[in-house]
Amino acid sequence: MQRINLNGKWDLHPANKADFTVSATVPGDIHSALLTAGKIKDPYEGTNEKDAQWVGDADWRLSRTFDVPGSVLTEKSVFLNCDCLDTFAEILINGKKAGRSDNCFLRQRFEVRSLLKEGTNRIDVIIRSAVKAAAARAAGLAYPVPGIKPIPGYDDHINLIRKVQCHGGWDWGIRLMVGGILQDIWLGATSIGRIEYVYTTQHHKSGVCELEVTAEVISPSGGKTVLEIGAADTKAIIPATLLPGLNKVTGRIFIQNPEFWWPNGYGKQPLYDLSVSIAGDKICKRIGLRTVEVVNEEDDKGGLSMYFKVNGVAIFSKGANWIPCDAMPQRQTREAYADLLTSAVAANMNMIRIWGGGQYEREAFYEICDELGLMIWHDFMFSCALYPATEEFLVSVKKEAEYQVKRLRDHACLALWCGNNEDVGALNWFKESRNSRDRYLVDYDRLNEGVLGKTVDECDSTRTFWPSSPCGGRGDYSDCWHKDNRGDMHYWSVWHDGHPFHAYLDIKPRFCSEFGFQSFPSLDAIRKYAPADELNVTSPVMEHHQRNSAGNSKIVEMFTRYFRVPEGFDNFVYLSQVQQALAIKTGVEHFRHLRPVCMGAIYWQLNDNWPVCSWSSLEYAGKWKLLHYAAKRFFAPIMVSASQDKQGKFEIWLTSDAREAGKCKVTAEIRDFSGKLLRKKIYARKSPAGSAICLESSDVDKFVPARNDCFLFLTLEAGRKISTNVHFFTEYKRCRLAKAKIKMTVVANGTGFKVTLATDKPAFFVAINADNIRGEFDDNMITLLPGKPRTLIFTPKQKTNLANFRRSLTLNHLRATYR
Ligand code: BMA
Repeated sequence: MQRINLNGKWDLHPANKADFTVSATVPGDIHSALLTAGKIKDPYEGTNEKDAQWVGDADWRLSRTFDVPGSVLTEKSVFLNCDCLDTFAEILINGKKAGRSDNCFLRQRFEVRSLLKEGTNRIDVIIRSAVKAAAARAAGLAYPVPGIKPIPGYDDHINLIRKVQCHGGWDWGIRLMVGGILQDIWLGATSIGRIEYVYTTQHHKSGVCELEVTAEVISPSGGKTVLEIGAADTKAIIPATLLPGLNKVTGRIFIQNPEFWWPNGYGKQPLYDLSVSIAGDKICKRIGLRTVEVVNEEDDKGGLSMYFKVNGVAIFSKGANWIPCDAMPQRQTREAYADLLTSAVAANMNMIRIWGGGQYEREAFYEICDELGLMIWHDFMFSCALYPATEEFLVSVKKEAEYQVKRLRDHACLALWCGNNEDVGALNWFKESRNSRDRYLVDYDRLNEGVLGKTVDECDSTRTFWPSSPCGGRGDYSDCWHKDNRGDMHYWSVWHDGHPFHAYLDIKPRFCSEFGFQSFPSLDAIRKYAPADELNVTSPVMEHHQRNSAGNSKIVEMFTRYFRVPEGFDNFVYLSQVQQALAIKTGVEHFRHLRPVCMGAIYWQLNDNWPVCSWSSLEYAGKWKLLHYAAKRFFAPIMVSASQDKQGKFEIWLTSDAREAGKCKVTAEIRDFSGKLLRKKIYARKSPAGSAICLESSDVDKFVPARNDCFLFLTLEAGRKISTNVHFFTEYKRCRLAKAKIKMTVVANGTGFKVTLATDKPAFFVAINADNIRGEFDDNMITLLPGKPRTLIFTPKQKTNLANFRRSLTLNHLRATYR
């Protein structure tokens, strides 16, 4: 197949009047081009977002010229391939209509041979305003189909169009109605055929994996060819006769003694290179061999189980929810993906949920997840809304679902297809659907079962279709929001309903796929969007970078329950991160104690798409918040932890996700706030494979002399691994913490740095921060005890030196936040 690459520099100007022309990078988005050209100010800074809104209201034209050699025109078919056009696009070649598209989740291929000529040609892509297109659809509906309106003053009807739902803003998201040619665009020329898809099915028998390979080929006029499959030094050559139109050609190869792919923490991620060629076209991919099942069984543990089994081993899913990693799609690069996903793995995660208000990601995302062992819970892109069930809409979604499922099904990481995010719950959110649930439920089902479920059954039958997150399984249309015993659960009472942290202990979810708590990003991140005189929680810029109404008040209100009110903005920001980490730690530790009743803890949310106060553990640009450091500990394969409910029942737990049993020693020390050891207890135990065992259960007042005079310090030795944990028996604000003096020494350590911290009095949530230097510490938010210095390693992700690093360091701890 001959190819002409159309990526590169294009001209961009307003579609109707050519007021100005700027250069645009393709693949890329219009906002990014305008920003580079100085036509808009950085929408992530201050309140500039407001001034960038005109871009989404306008129509745009992208154009370029390209050369077509005569040899291309001798082929029977020349087609234009567009991997992602966002969203309402009209394509002209040499001024003539070549195609149009209105679904950004669909790869488009248009036959264009008759429009081309030898030599110089011109292509124009007109991107119509999605804001206007959605409004026009709303006006044409037979009855209203409401969705949420995340940004006051805007009613985008974004649920009526097949565009990334959070482009209209979200309760953590900037409103940037971006558009453009977001992924590769090229011309292909062939006479025999072109591959539309290649996908495989694995059949595992003892010692061998039979790999069934299907190529879907479109041939202009048919002909003879061969299907060639190669993987793991094995080859198969299958002769095939193509008919004009779509052909499915299948062959198989056998991989002896396959090495299995495992989720992170359970084993390695070997990947096999697979190459498939037919009709002069070729596809290469890397595939992982494994089985994956979703176990949903009615059981005696109360309800319907929900867990993943990989290669026959029950996995405890640990991870976070993913949103698009940047509101400007041009910045969604392989490097950005790799940085965030590597951080996820570094925090011992094994699952990412791609949330339905975002997007099917680019190929690189899934490749990295395959390499890192991150299983994916994949929503289809529907979220928090009612959706139309018109013929036109369903046809478009059917094409989208088929395309995405066939494109992605070979990724070892892909563990489950889920119909949407919270759309069953959404049936109760709007007066229209409350008053007329039947109508909207029927519409819901047409889209959900009728299109999405059916597509997964037909196109990816080895995977489970889970209708919605949260839900109680196929055929269960009840609102599972406050039900903890069936399938997956979103638990938002801590945060949205303002319940205290120990409310997590009142539920026993089978799989908690969302729960979250907000914090501010680091001071250095805030300083990039807020000028010095706005460094105040209630300043206009700080309120602008908070999208959840009452979000900042919730943070403050929660402070008053647990902590002494912090002094100054720096302490405020730090404490918000400590508070967030403690909230999620309480939830995750409890969910892990519940194993095997609960088998999944996926918190909301991993990342941000612009700098904002949110539920993320990685701030925009990837810096770890304190929650992410805490996650590294509370998601560790083996963990010791304590819990205490509101009645004062106190427990110590040893939790293991290991595939083998191991010997463990847990030391529980009760110390007063001067550091004096009051009591010590040792538990030597074998931790069975995949287990949670209770080491201690008592009434807290029997376990300690006075709740507010002491704390518990836990040490776990499991083989050569040592980890620690800390527990307070009452709210931090009630404890008379000593004023600790912390000494810090910093030395170079290869390309990184070693920071040693020593204290004279116990210090809690000791957090070290390198201002404006990208990189992470190996641990943070630690407990420091007198006589027990700790050394932390910082690995920079950019060039720096010892002097700069020293200068960048700031240190904080709980007692330092108030006088
Ligand atoms: C959820 C998500 C998102 C939202 C988050 C925080 O349930 O699905 O819609 O951003 O809560 O409110």
